[in-house]
Amino acid sequence: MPETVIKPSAKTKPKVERPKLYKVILVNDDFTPREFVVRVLKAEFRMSEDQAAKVMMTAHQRGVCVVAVFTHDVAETKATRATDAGRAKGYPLLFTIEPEE
Ligand code: TYC
Repeated sequence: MPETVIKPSAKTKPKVERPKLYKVILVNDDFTPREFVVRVLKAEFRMSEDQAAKVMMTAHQRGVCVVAVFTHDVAETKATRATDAGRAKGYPLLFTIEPEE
């Protein structure tokens, strides 16, 4: 008697999509004190003094600097909180988010 071959009824598509990632970008301005930018980077992005100073100086010299990469929710929350920390002191400090390629 021939062997019974069971054909899979449906193809199981492996669905392991990665969440889209977003860069948090620090934007330079002429008014926010350097030390304040460093303080916000340390507090909101858990950076060391050295890392924060480097990121701050890169934005200061080039206009912008990528701070870190997160899922959309986290990137948006951190960028908003960091921007609000500047606003609370009357500074125009700005963090934006941008999709990662
Ligand atoms: N340019 C500011 C100053 O000279 C410092 C600064 C750096 C502000 C980076 C914002 O994203 C920034 N006081």
